[in-house]
Amino acid sequence: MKTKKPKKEFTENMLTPEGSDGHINWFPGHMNKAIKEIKKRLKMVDIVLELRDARSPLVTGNSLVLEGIGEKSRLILINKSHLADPIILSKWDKWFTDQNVPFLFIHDFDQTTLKNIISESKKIIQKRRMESNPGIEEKKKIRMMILGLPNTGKSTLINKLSRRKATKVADKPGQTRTQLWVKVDEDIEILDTPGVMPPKIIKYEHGQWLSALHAIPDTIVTAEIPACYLVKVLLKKKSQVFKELYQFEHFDHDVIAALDHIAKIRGCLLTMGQYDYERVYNIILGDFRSGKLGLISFGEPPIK
Ligand SMILES: Nc1nc2c(ncn2[C@@H]2O[C@H](COP(=O)(O)OP(=O)(O)OP(=O)(O)O)[C@@H](O)[C@H]2O)c(=O)[nH]1
Ligand SMILES: [Mg+2]
Repeated sequence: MKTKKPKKEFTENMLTPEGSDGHINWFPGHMNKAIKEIKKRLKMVDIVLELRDARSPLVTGNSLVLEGIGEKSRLILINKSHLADPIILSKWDKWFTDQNVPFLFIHDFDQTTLKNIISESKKIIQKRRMESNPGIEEKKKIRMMILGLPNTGKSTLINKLSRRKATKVADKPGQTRTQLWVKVDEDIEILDTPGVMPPKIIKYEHGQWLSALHAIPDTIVTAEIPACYLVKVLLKKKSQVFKELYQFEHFDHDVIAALDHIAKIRGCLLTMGQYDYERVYNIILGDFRSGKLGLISFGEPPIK
């Protein structure tokens, strides 16, 4: 079995892939093509629904894709809000309200959420039409485009809206590779698009957030990077959920000692008394991504 033992004391350096400038970049060819097609099709749609991850709603936006949007109506859907730290989420609520952009915090897309998304979208479209042409009747037929980073839940939302498996969903980034029009009802059509990353992630820590959130595949960064980052953050935060889930007695561990402890508790052992770190990383990432490690956010709204 393949495993990689962390060889040295955990440092920021250890999280810098050898030979790189320290930045995580993942921009496969299909994303380049997707951006060009998105820009072409923007003219055809009445509104853009932009999906973000509530655990880091600014870093999971993509300014490049939005560049072409200009005056296009837009509704920001901040998804997976049930997994975010509620105190930080309320700060984001205030921040987005102050930005004066339409947004909704959503998760899991129940019927009420779906109705809200449609009625909010119609309101935004009508407001824009009234501004440019007062007295105009409400537009019945609507075309929407869904945009966002990989794995934010775009295809899941489309399937829920259309009440069928119209487009493929997966628990991994980069599932959707081509655009697809889906009919929601007689009056609404929605375009699914492939998740697109910013071509350069400027801050290394943002790359760690995006890989922990699974917007970047573990195969690109290795599971070690987001897993060790999470352990570092949760030890520093003195997270009670982390302590209880992995039966720590205290927080006074470095990252490697904490990984060894989790390996012991979860029986991640190889022969000759070695720990199977690869399994430990996957356990930590699985627990974080499913919410078992508690409600966690990365970053806070910028201070004006
Ligand atoms: N827990 C939770 N999982 C969600 C939610 N929304 C989406 N997901 C999950 O997120 C994963 C990615 O969903 P997709 O709909 O394939 O994401 P996508 O944005 O289309 O991804 P790409 O096609 O790669 O760009 C799936 O495992 C979904 O079940 C949510 O609100 N809560
Ligand atoms: Mg998709």
